Amino acid sequence: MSFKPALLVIDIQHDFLPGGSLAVVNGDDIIPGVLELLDFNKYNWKSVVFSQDWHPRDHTSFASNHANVKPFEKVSFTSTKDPKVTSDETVWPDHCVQHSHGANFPDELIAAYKQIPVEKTIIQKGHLQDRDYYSAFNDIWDDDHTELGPFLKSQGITHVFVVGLAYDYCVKFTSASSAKLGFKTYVIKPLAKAIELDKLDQTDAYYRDHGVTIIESLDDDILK
Ligand code: VGL
Ligand code: ZN
Repeated sequence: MSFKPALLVIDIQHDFLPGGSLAVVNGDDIIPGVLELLDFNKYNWKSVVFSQDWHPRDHTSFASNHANVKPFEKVSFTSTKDPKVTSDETVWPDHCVQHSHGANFPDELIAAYKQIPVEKTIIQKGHLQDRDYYSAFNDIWDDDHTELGPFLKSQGITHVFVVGLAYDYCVKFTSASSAKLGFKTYVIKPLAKAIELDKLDQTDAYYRDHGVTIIESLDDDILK
């Protein structure tokens, strides 16, 4: 079987790191390990993707854009395309506003990205004002699709490895979409940190139920 692996680096942006507006606890701990994965003397990715949460200032996922709602509470959303589709979604502190410092990647990741010697792309998501996106492939209603799926298909990717922030949101939903699209999908758990630390068992079960393999490291039998 052919083996054309892609690495997806999800939302390692200042706002999700210590000091950021939606900081994931110990989020910065994963950066050295991610930089190691980007070392092409060690790993031979066919392609690499960075995703970037990229919201307009008036984005509906910000608690500040709803009356009397605090961050981390739930708000009921109705799909613009199909009013029968509703869901309760968490709203957040303002984060990853387009062109803000918080939306940017740390310098060492930008430097590593520039050195990547294979096909690479940055996928922005969260840009449509009226809906959230957790997956880097699509919005929560699977209505708007980013260029990520076509990019991976055009590269002939067979296997997808996912790392980044947050393990229980964007990494999780990106991994599930990847598996659904037919890529053999792995999440490298030590290189992903969660927002909700009390729900890790449920989060792991979600990965398994959606066809994603949780791994602790990239060992040789996977990389064959
Ligand atoms: C994320 C919450 C809101 C993530 C993005 O990248 O996991 N979480 N926006
Ligand atoms: Zn967001």
